[in-house]
Amino acid sequence: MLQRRVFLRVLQHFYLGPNKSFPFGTFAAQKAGLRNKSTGPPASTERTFIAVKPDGVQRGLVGQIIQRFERRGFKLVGLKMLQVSKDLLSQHYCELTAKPFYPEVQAYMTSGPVIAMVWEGDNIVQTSRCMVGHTNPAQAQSGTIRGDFSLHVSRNVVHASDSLKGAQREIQLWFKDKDLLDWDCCYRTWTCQS
Ligand code: IDP
Ligand code: MG
Repeated sequence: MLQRRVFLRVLQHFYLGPNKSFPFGTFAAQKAGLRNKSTGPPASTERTFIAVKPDGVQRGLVGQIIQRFERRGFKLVGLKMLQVSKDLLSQHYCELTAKPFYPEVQAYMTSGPVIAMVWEGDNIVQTSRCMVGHTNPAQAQSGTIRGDFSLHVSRNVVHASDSLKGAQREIQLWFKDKDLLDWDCCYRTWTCQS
């Protein structure tokens, strides 16, 4: 199956050029930006919820944060900008609402727009937590997002789900199914063995 797809892509590239596709089957679906429903994502593929927090938006870090996930090989399947309500935040951080610092977190997270995203890829929940770094930027390694862009736990620029179950819950909370796009990303064959 993979060999057939690669063969067809090579044919497409040489006969039609890089931006055109054969008007049938898989390629027609790809042209529409849609994944072939009969194949779907591989079983190892996960989705996670990532958000650029209000300090990241205010400081103009949105592009750099998105770039890190793109560069790693992950696929963006949903994105929106919103002002978070207290109600949404308390559902999102349901495990934190009883903590003494929650009022600070609430003031911070509702202080300006947030970029909410869903990213997809192999092992993305664990890998994105590594990319984001320790909750407290003072303990975050250089090279992680928090380690490179932040100093204090109260302004740590980015959120990433901490487990597969948490990711599923957060994605459902922030996005409707119809707002998540199932599309075929042409570089997958160059980042994964599928
Ligand atoms: P995480 O974001 O690394 O998953 P959590 O423990 O889930 O860390 O905490 C959620 C968010 O709450 C943190 O990212 C941070 O913004 C905030 N937070 C956590 N601990 C403190 C604190 O002690 N003071 C102020 N804010 C905190
Ligand atoms: Mg957390």
